[in-house]
Amino acid sequence: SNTIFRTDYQAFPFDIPEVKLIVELDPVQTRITTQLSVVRKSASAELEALVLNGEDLTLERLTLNGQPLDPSRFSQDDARLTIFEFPASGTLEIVSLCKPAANTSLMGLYVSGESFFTQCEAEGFRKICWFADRPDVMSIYTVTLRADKGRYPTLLSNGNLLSSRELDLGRHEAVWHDPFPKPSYLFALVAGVFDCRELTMRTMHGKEVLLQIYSDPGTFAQTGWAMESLVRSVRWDEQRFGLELDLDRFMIVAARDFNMGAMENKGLNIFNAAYVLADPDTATDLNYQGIEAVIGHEYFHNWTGNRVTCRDWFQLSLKEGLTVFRDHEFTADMMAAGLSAQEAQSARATKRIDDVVVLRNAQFPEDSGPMAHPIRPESYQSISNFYTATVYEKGSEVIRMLHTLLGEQAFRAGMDEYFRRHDGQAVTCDDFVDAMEFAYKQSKPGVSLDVFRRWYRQAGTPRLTASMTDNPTEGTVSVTFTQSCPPVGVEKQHSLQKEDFHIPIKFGLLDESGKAILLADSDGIADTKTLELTTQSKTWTFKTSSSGKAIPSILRDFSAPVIVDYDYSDVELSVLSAHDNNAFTRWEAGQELATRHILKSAAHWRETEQPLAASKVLINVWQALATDVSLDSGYRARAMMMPSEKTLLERMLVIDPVAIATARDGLKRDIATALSEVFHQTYLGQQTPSEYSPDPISAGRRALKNLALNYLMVGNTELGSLLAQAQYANASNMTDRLAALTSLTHESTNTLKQSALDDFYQSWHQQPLVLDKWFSVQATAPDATADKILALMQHPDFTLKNPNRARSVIFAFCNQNLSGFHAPDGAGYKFWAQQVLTLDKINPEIAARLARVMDLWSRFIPQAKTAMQHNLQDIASQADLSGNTLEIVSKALA
Ligand code: DPP
Ligand code: ZN
Repeated sequence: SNTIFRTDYQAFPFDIPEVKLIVELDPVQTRITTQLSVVRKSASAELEALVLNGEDLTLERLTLNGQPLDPSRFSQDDARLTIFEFPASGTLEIVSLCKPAANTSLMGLYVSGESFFTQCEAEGFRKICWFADRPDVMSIYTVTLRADKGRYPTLLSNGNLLSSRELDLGRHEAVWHDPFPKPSYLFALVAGVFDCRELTMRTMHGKEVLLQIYSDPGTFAQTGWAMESLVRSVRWDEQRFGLELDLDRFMIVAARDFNMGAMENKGLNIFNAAYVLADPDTATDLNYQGIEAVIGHEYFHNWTGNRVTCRDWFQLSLKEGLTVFRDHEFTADMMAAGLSAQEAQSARATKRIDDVVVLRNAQFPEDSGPMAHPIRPESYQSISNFYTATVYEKGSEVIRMLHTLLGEQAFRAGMDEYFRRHDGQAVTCDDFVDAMEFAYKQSKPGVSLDVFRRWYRQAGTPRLTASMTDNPTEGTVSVTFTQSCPPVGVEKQHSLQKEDFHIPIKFGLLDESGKAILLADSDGIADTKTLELTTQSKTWTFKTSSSGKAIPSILRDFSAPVIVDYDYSDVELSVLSAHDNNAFTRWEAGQELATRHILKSAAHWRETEQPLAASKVLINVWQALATDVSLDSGYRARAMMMPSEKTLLERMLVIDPVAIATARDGLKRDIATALSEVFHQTYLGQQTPSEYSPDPISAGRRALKNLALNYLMVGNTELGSLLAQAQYANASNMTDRLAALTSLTHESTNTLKQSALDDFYQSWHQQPLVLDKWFSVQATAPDATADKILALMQHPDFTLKNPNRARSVIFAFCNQNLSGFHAPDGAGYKFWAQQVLTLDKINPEIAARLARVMDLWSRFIPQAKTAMQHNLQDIASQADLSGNTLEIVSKALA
């Protein structure tokens, strides 16, 4: 197969210190002259061939030191250009053609709307021109762009603008120079007509820098929040990490057609428009939060990713895990800014909860399925399939554990050491851990990260079992933690002997009334202890301030990406939910109580076709959360949510999606009915001023209000519908409008539903990002079927070519509509297979993402499992499948 292994890494035999590109932009056929200065590395063999990558290119001319190369001196196939016996040094000039308008993969140079954009990470540069397209080859780029001035007045590339001038025939030229050596995956160019918002600011050392945000004509008013977010990002990296913007100019451009969220190209970030454009009328609180987070993320890459980059793609988490950790901390700091200490703790917990929900929804299932891989994978076929929740989200959790072990100060010292050692280099995850370990040892002699490093090479979610013993006569409590993590994914085939992980466990105890019990050991007295489990099992004994049965609070702040097994009683969970002084584990307790009920109810439904009624204990917990006004609204909204469908599926040994959907709906209905008056009061109590502000307090109030509205629609449909209709009609912002529309269309009768949807379409269809929401609401409706989705895709505004639109319908249906997608007739699975195959011809990266929907097929109930398997086999049997999709389906079927 085409598998590439981490341990096969070899350095590139040449340096390419300088790259000069001349790009003659034309949508049909763009001509690029690539001039490379090439120097053989002293250690390389004298007769070494120079091998360059290239895809879908036409070679026009090839010269070495000004002389055309004789055809006997080189060879070319559909992926490589090989120049035999390359001299010790030389200037290679290649003239080649590519076809931007025909490029629907959105990798390399492509056209979106009327404009040109590029996407090079991971291996898109080779679709632009021949080059050593790997992250450890770093060059200084000078880029000359030429294009028709009327159609493409704005011409951008990385770095600084050196010059611009008019050419004849209505064309013009701009020359850009990036003074920082960079790998090809950070190259970018943009050409087109744009609105531009700009401002200048001074960095921490007084340097004046120009910040610019480019977006479609007519969208200037929607880029204000993005600019504010960018300024806050610049300031935060200075204050928290001492890292300054190193360029004179930092640009962001919004693209309508984009595979990912955004891309950190040096000095010229290109963003999915969904993470740039916002105003109160078109964007929700979640959109505002997402924009701030992604702008932060890409900006922070300028140091963690660009100044220090990856040696090879197996090291992807070096930059992604670390940068996700940084953007999570940025958001948490922004949410806590200006609040009292107690409010700040709750705001940070809210962010932590959101991040853990993402991890459990996306990464835990990945880590138990056929694509399971360590945060630093050992092998891949297509690197674009490894931009995963494991590399990103679990990678970030691994960094967070380092932060927990080292503490803020030593962690910062480790970051400083990392930059001191590696600025300007392409390095490995080991290099990062070495720098951290150096700082750790300086702060605490005798410590080591030897065991900790296993997080980088072993996959799977460790399971932590806890057991407690009280010794009332001695006034002590003992807790024993035991870990296990059987092989997953490819680990199984290699019968890998797995070793124990280094797991930091933040731990506390409550007495039966919910009061914190102080724990004393040789380190002192505290109500939270960070226990470090580095072996299979270990027991800790504490002197405690109380006798009686203690309730453990395990994994406070979610201190490690593991699953906790402890045999709580429902009453113990309700005590934790009401009293735990750690906001994360307090949230966890209520969610766990609901999860246990749903799992039991699902099993009961399978036997009797009846879900189980919710217990009094559970209803009381929800009531207590709804009425505890000492808790901030955003936190309460998260505490009173139903556990997500994905986390519930993951908890079933044999997955029965319809049983889970039914049991979950049943619990929601029980709570909604029992507490409808409470929800009505909650709804009325959470009004916000009509002047919209995306701040976390206001957003939290809207989240709680809209959650209450949704419960009310279920528990008292008549009243709920009236309130939802009124809210829809009077909403002063998209958050409230969309929440009302969603509740109306998902929980009410057909007539209400259709008129709200029609009105929404009429009002907003000219805004593509709002139209995506309109499509999504329908794709996630409980009564959606594969047939209805196919009909929706006949809408004139639907297109498969725009990834956001494809996601808003197809991905929304397959990923977020449990009962619709898993309809027992198998129509959802057949629909899925058709869409994967159609998309595979248009955009293999997006197709491969969709293919992952079936990851867990072998764990489903027999009837679903067989249907899923047949559809996977259908795809796998297609002759001309892309390498991306082939890797996913063949691993799923292996
Ligand atoms: N979209 C990716 C990210 O910023 C590319 N590196 O994480
Ligand atoms: Zn990133």
